[in-house]
Amino acid sequence: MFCYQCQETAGCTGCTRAGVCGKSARTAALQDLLVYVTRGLCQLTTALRNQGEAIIPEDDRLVTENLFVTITNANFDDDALQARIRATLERNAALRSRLDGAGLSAAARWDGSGDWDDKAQAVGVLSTADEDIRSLRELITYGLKGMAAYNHHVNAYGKSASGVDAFLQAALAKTLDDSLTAEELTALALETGKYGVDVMAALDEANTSAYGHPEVTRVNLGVRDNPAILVSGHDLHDLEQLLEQTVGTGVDVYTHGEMLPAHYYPAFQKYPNFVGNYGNAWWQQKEEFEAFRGPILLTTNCLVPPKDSYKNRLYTTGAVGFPGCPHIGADRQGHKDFSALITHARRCPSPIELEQGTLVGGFAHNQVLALADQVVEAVKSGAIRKFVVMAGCDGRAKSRDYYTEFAKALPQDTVILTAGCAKYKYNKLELSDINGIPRVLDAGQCNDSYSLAVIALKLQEIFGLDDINDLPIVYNIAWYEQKAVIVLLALLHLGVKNIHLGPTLPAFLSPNVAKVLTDTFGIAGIGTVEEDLNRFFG
Ligand code: FS2
Ligand code: SF4
Repeated sequence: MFCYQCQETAGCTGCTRAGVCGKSARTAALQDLLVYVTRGLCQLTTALRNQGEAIIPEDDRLVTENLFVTITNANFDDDALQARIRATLERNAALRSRLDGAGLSAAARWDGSGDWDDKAQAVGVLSTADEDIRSLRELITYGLKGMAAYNHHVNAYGKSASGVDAFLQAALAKTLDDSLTAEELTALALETGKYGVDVMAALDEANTSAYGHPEVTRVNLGVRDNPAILVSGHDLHDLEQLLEQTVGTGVDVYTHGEMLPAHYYPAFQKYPNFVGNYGNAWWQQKEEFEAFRGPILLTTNCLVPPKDSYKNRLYTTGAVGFPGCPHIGADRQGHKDFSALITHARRCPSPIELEQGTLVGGFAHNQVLALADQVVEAVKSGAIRKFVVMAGCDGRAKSRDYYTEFAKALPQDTVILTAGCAKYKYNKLELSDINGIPRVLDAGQCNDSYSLAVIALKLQEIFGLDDINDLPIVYNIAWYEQKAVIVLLALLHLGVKNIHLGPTLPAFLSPNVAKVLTDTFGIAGIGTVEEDLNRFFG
């Protein structure tokens, strides 16, 4: 196997025997094959679109789901991966029959014959010999995986983001095209960022029209003495169904990890059994899921291979899968039956309390813009010197303690803007406020990084600036998996420069590709807390 798609890749170069994430070589091979046949499917759908033919929504969904399941920490279930490869091969055969076959790649033509392990070896990341072309193809592919994850959430509402499916498929098909130069692939990576903005905007619209705009909310961190279900991941639509089915049953619901921002939505606050947030970011789930004592629903990544002590309480849905853990599917209308979890919860003791108190969040764009006068006044008076965007992901690496220390050491006249699970590195520190404005403004999940862009664009307008980079905002972003890649490409598309990315730069950036990003956009890594404070604040 060879996988270097996430920040925790072995030795900062690549996982070759097993994934640091827990992915086996066999699972990695099946994921490589799934990406390969999906590239083929995308070439076929794109060729048909170019002929003016319609693509059925089921094929759009198949591409989206196939990419989503290959994101870090989403799916470890080899049977589920094989079923997806077979389903995709079937669609590829059906679509091939509608084309004359000229110019089709081996990926689009493969019929599933031969040894799959050998095939996986031949089509994985290292099958592209030139390291710069490989780097750009993977940068695009990982951006598209992130785009697919957000597209999946849009689709859950029965909606689709204009042009996103067609672009996603055309772009993935181009990663098969040996005639494209490094310059053309670089341009494609940046265009991917444009559609990243579009898909996040569509998701923002879908979430807020369904559940209202996030508002300032105090989220309970303690527990009650009832049986309960813990829901993790990013899928608000799943959460809604779970809350509907649990209300009045005597079973409470808590959020974990990236589901915390669900509490900020008015529509979810009406459920009396929606108690609070339990624990921290994804990587602490082994201890926290054990202590929870009730059933756990994983709606998206990030799943850590479970310990036996709670594996029988773990349920997956959507793109997530783990062998031996029940998977809750949707019916044709998208309805999911969570009664097994509710019955299971009733047999379990209530959660062990991990902490008490509350957390404040809900500073998505609508809420921040409602406070715009207060914020602008604080900037004009000098009470706020700078905003520091510290969005992104959290992770296991000890080096991520940097973000806690950096947040603690920030000057008192700075405000952190955050989204994603990176927030857990500092959201429980006592960082006070500036004239009533908290010094950590949490917009929501990683996809709500879009909110931070909306806020920046609005401030640019209010202050009458020509360039978004003239705002008093610095970017010190933590990344882990491929959704962070689409967020990064989206920010680059919006013209944001001088983003610092840590705790390490992606292993999939070759020295030449990294140099292009540095020279063109000022992208850089991080230093020590002291060095970076000097760099940002002089
Ligand atoms: Fe965190 Fe994991 Fe949100 Fe990433 S829960 S690192 O997938 O998507 O951010
Ligand atoms: Fe390694 Fe990350 Fe790939 Fe897992 S997803 S195999 S940790 S690079």
